Amino acid sequence: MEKMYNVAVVGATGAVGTKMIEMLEETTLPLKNVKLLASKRSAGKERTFKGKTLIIEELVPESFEDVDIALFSAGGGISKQFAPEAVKRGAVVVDNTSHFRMDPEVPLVVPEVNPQALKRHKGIIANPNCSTIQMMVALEPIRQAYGLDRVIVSTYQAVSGAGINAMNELKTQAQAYIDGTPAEQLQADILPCGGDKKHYPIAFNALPQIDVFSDADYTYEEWKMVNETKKIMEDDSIKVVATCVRIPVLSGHSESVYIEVEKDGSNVEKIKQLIAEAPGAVLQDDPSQQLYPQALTSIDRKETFVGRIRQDIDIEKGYHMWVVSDNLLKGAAWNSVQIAETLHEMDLVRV
Ligand code: NAP
Ligand code: 3JN
Repeated sequence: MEKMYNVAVVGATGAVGTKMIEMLEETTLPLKNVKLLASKRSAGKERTFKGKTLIIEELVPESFEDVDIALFSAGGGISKQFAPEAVKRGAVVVDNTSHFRMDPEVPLVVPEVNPQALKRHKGIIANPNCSTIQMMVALEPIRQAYGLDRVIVSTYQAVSGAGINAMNELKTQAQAYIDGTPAEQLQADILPCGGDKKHYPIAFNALPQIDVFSDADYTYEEWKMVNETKKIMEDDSIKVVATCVRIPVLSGHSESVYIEVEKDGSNVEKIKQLIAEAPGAVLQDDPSQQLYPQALTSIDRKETFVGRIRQDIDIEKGYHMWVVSDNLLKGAAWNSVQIAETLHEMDLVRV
């Protein structure tokens, strides 16, 4: 008989959790039961799932009795405290937070890139940062063919990456500015980063800070892209550097990615062909038709869109490209559910 799974969503009321529920509504994973977990504040609220009403429950350790797969997206502190509780009770955890990502015992997985890493899971699998995931989908086929010497990426990140409150902050500020409130009087409480001292308006602005500042004046978001790329590609020698910027877009992260490949023999046409054939990637690249990836058209799509592929003007093995994906889907909810589907296909869920 086919295995059927009890799946829990931790953080079910959040920007990511809401999308996880949508992804579970259309998953190929055989589902027995879905349990929605959030804080005490949300307990008792209702949510429909495939036409049925589900009641949100308060997250407690006992929530994981009988759960086979637990998808976490309620922040690193919650994952730290509750992921081991879920594993103790026999669940496999797919964690969307950064808490376990760099733990050598925990696979960090983009299913199109390194599904084999799932084989060594010990109960917890980490979902990479959204900005890293879409870059991996675009770069892995090129790395496979020509090797990767260096990556220089600048991101243009949507506010939904910072949660529901940040999305509301953008909408409120945009309306207030249009209604005549001067920029210096716009109310800013969340962005660039909830955990930092100062807040700036995001409406009609661009903020070169995502997460708090860390070593060498790079932000944590920038370090996540550096460290996670090396872990996923299992190569510490790749040179990676990132500049992460928040822009007033609701959903869909865009990235300007510059790479230098290692081997001889590449050209723009071959790079385009690799992207066109890559799992999870869609080539959108025809300057004559003004065809290129855009944040707006990436929304609600699971793929990563790649275009504007050009050879560098001075560096023979250097290429530029524009990489766009729905940060809440491939960057978070879909990648997590896809990991769960892959675990099932590889018979790695212990039921
Ligand atoms: P959000 O919109 O602010 O939602 C937060 C969720 O966490 C809500 O469901 C909230 O429930 C729940 N929560 C908060 N405190 C809780 C508690 N004590 N017990 C149980 N649940 C609690 O945030 P989001 O954008 O969905 O992001 C959530 C987390 O996902 C982030 O902190 C981050 O770690 C991760 N994330 C990862 C990526 C990625 O790049 N892969 C992208 C975005 C986010 P209530 O509604 O009841 O408060
Ligand atoms: O800001 C974005 O676009 C992505 C944000 C991701 C995020 C937000 C809060 C906490 C993370 C993450 O996944 O890296 C975390 C975290 O550190 O868990």
